[in-house]
Amino acid sequence: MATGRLVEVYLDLLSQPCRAIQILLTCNKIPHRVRPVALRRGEHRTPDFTSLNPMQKVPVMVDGGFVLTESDAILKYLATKYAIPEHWYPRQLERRARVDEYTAWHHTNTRPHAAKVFILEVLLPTQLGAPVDEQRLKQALSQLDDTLDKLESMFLRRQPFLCGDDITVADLLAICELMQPLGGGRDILKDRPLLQRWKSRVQSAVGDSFDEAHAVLYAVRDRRRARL
Ligand SMILES: N[C@@H](CCC(=O)N[C@@H](CS)C(=O)NCC(=O)O)C(=O)O
Repeated sequence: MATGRLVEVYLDLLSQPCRAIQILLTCNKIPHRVRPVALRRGEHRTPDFTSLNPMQKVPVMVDGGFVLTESDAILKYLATKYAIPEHWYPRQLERRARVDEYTAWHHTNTRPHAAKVFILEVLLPTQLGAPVDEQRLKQALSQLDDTLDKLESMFLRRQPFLCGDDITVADLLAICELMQPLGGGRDILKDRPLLQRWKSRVQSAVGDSFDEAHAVLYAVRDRRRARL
């Protein structure tokens, strides 16, 4: 049960898994405190942050003395601890197993494939001042296409959300990854009506928290656009 103390989350909203956590917290009005960690300034490599998470990665959650890393675990902890609608992480065994099925798949599919496009188009050129490696980008886009095909055919074929009739933490993890290439001006759902309809359903389910969490990403896109 929730106690009087506030749960703290260490986040950088340019990070996809951090946004998923931010959306769950804000759209469910879970009282919390955000501790911003600016990855671009290396704040995840400071001794203080390293003692919290030796992996030097965000997100991190601290609930009293309990420190938890890994977005998947944090989302499920929050959904289980707080009195939020049960659909976020269902208690019924098979429905819960469907969420776990997606989130296990997510970390070797949706996440690396969407993130790679952003890394190649935005991060590396910014950090190295080098042009985009078109060959690697082409390969990454093809891998991402394969993942998008699977999201459509395996997860969304007969149901409105990835794991059933209602939104779960799986949808948050997925949409936040699929939004990331937008930072480079690339809308990867443009020619994917099924995924676009799913995205609209996710947006309506979480309301303003969607755009609030993505404001930093939109700003990256807009700054790049202005430079072109
Ligand atoms: N599997 C972890 C991944 C966390 C992760 O890769 N975080 C990135 C930001 S999206 C990070 O902190 N990167 C900093 C670094 O690796 O130096 C999760 O889902 O929480």
